[in-house]
Amino acid sequence: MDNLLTLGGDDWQTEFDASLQQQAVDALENGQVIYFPKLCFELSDLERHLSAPRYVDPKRKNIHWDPIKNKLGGTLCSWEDRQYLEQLFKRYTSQTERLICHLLPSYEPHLTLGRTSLRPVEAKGRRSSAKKDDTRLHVDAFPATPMAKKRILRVFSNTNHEGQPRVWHIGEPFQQVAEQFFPKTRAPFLGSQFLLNTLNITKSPRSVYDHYMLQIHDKMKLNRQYQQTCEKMQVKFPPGSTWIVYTDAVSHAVLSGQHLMEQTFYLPFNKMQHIDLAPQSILQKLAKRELLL
Ligand SMILES: O=C(O)CCC(=O)C(=O)O
Ligand SMILES: [Fe+2]
Repeated sequence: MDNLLTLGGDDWQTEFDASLQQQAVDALENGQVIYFPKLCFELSDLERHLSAPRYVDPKRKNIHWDPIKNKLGGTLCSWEDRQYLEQLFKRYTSQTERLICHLLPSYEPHLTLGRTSLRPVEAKGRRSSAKKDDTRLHVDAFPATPMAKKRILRVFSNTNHEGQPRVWHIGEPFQQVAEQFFPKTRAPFLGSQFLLNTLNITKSPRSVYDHYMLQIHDKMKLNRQYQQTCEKMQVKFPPGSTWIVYTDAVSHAVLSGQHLMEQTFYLPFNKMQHIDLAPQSILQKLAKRELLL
């Protein structure tokens, strides 16, 4: 199966007919990336200026925005200039929300907003620890942010203005990833969920599902041989394009690219149309037990 479903649509108001909406849900839930080659997110000259790499806090790799708490982080911009960045983030959040609602109306009542990010730093050669290195293939799982029953659905837009594509690798389907890495994982020790939460290491209790997802994420990134030999496809997302993907199930890596916007949405996995394709369902089947209690 092709990894991409390419759709037309060159503005953020585009409406989609019912058969395209169905095709889009099927594609996403089956691990495809929905790709809009001409759906451009425009930045003004001032916004470009304020999102230059020199304004990114060197301790962070991205500038981020929490649309629920109205909170901006990761920038060294002056307090005065922050309002322009906030406007930029709000615009991206509302445009991506509209896109998702038009394309995936069955998700609309159940979606919640996650963070928004702006990524002005060149991804190639960016220094980070192996586990944080997104140039290695992985499925998304975050140590401090347990997902439990939620899926991670992300919208990305390449905002590079010098013609540079965002280059990704897309790896094998989640079923194959899980079959290889789940047997190498260990069960959590008794009381670890309680301990992590009490010590504020996690924002909410880490489910057993999250425990396994995190290990799969780490083991994928740390396995050099796997990174080199596994089946993958290179995709170049040009400037002015947008794509949507379930990053908790689609194995992905960013090889290069500078200037990107990203919006995260969460969907309870039982609101999917094909629940059996959720990583939660696939791991529970492999583990032969309930992982979400
Ligand atoms: O920055 C990118 O292009 C993708 C990085 C990544 O792995 C992610 O956002 O989940
Ligand atoms: Fe990722």
